[in-house]
Amino acid sequence: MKISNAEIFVTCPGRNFVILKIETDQGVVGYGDGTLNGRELPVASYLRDCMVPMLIGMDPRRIEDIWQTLYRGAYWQGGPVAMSALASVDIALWDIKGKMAGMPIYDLLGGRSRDRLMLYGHASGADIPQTVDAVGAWFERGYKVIRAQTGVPGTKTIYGVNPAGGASLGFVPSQADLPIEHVWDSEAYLRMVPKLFETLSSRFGDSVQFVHDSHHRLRPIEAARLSKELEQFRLFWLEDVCRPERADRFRLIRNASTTPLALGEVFHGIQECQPYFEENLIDFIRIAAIHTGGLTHARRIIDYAALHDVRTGLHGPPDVSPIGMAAHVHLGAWAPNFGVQEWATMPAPEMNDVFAHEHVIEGGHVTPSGAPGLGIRFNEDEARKHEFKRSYIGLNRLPDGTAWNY
Ligand code: GCO
Ligand code: MG
Repeated sequence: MKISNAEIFVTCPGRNFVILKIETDQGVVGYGDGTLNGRELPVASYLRDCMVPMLIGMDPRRIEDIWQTLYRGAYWQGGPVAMSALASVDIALWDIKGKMAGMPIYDLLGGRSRDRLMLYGHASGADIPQTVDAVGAWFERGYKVIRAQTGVPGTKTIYGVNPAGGASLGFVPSQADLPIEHVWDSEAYLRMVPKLFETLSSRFGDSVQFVHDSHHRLRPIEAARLSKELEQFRLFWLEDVCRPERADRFRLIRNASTTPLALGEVFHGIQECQPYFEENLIDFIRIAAIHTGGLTHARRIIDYAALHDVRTGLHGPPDVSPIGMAAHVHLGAWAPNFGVQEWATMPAPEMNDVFAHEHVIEGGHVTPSGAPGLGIRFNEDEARKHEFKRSYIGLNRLPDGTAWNY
């Protein structure tokens, strides 16, 4: 059996996605997602110029060997662009294997550990009352874990909050011709967040647990203060308090409180997880299979996490396509150390024309479909109608104009 062709789709049904199709000489085809938000074309080019020529003629059944060949064969191993490109190849190969076996991918991984996966949704508002309403809407729909973000007085726009106000979208569209600039004021933020959770906790009591995302913006001492002040509200997790390059900085935060910590959405390989697992610095690992070399490598990370009592909270923002989300559904169905799955897919109607599936999202859970492979149908003609649009992630500046982490 041989890979006969591979085609790269860069499509924009509401936002940009990089989808790889792998065809075989036996007629079975598979699809993978390699979307890297704001950096889509470099992934497409890496696939087109470096990986696809090597893939043609390879035996698609040998997923591990193809993974190792593409990874080691680059000499310049890893990096977000290469690992996203590799992810799209890997996910497409697992899709093919599932279709050949007539089995959903979770069965190939070892079978389901659970019937359905708990999800969390994004609730946000320009101020605390709006965020409370947004949380209420998710609560009514049966969600038991809800992410809560709120605007900060004096800061015009803030991560996770819809600038137009209202709570329905719960996400700042990052697409723009050039990066949108935001002002970031750590001190104002640090004063606001405990007030948010005080209000939410008096309103919802123990019936919901909250997630909050600091999006890598704090310094360790600030993060330690926040995690300590939020301890009384027993969050499900506090996410990405600092940039992850220096794991040793997390000891300070860890020692400050029992607030569970989540990290890893910008990781692209197992080595970055290593100090966090080995030194017990986090509770949830946030990797996305589409940025960490696909199912093959994500499974390895999840097994390694289990050894250290770290549970999964795989990344599920609007920039992971339904193909990437399906990979997470299969991993989550299998993973013995599953925690929760973020679910914030793009609400654009064109999405449903391009991607179709029978994974059932209901009552704060997703029940995986038993369809072979990923269980996603990709409509190529519809995808071709939605051309790539240049877009960037935002940029933060401190009140004095200094560039800061977004
Ligand atoms: C999350 C993330 C996202 C990222 C986005 C960047 O927790 O869902 O922080 O919203 O900002 O994926 O591309
Ligand atoms: Mg995040």
